[in-house]
Amino acid sequence: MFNKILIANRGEIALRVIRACRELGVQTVAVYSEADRESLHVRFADDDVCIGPPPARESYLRIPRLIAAAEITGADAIHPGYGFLAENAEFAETCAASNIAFIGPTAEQIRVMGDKAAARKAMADVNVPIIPGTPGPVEDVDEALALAKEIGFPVIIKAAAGGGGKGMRVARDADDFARSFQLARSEALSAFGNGDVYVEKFLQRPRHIEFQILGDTHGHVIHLGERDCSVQRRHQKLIEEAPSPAMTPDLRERMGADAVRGAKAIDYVGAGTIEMLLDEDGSYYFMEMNTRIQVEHPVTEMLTGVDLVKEQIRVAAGEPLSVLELPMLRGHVIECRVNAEDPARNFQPSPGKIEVFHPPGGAGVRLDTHVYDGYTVPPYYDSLLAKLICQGRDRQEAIRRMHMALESFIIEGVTTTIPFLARVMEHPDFQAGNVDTKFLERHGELFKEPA
Ligand code: MV4
Repeated sequence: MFNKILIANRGEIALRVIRACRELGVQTVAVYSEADRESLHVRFADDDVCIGPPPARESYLRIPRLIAAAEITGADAIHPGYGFLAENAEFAETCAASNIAFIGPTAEQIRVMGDKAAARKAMADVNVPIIPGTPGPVEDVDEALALAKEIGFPVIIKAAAGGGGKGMRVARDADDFARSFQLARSEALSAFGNGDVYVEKFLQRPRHIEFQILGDTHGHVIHLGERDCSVQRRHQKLIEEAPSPAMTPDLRERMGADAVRGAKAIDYVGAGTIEMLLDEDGSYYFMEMNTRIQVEHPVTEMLTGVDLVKEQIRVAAGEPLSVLELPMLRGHVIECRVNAEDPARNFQPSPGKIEVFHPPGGAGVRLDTHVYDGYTVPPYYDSLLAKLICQGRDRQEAIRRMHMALESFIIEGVTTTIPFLARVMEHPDFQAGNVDTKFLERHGELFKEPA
């Protein structure tokens, strides 16, 4: 096991990783920008290093400073959390070259899955269903149009270097295609420095279902069930839950086996997520793989009892997974992301000082947060304040507990998404499990306080 782990992140996930380290008896190093001097992760870590000014590109994204901080403090491993450098193959490589363990997959695994066209191909090679589309990137617009006609409209043009919704264009018909294709290519080139795009059939109302994967260096790869993340806005997940209301034991068996086979195909090591789209007709397809711990990992932790961050650390230290099959699922779990944003103003960020902070509690309630009374939310980073995770014996009990927890969660000083989330819990379509990726588009009324 490691002696000392540096956490190359901030906010709630930095605290989450520190807790896992404590339980494993491993020392911790916090890094922080000048805007995060008063953050809890700095206070809770055994050691801390300031790595630069507030903007992330001058602090949390500066690889040489993170390596130097690890060397100065004697850290033998780095946990990247999510975001920032978590899926940066160069960072994983630099860690390895500096004799510091990167707590995550290999640089090669990050690279393959970071190239969405390559990932598609790797999955297709082991018969994981992929969305009907071009076998690889296409350059020529006439060739692409011919392929789009074969696939059938509408189609979606995606950047190979994209992911998470960046660099995508939908083309409704052949007339629309040339323009969308050129736009997607030039957007991809300017956003990612890589203009490669591929074409897929566009699914109209899919559900977003992702499988939690764990792999170790002893050849074990397992899945820990799915999460349904269909409640999103502009590719930002707002609510996640497990099991998916659309899941059946048979479907879980088939999707889970495909997810595991896909991860095994690249000898995946660590925690990862296979994202799939589930179509209205029950067919499902691989979409992309995230090679990191995800924001919504506590949903799976509460449902299965497995500590995913501890597993990540164990596996990076060369130990085998402590769990080798899917445990009994414990009822139903829902997570709400509480952001310092104003839903009535297009989710505009609302940084500032938290004047009152009263967290919810009770049976089946977990709160992952770095916020405290008097904390100032800086304007430089994402606006996540807290993740509220509620478990119940069934979905209805989980929803009721979430609703109660949201109603008793008091944050004053900044505008938060709490009242909006409470309204979603009350919505008949949400209560019926009738959600797909267009749910919020259809229910814009949820963004405003009823008169
Ligand atoms: C799609 C799709 C429909 N058809 N691909 C969005 C995130 C990025 N990873 C891929 N995304 C989508 N890909 C095909 N062929 C619809 C989406 C999509 C979406 C997916 C999951 C959750 C929310 C979404 C919102 C809009 C579009």
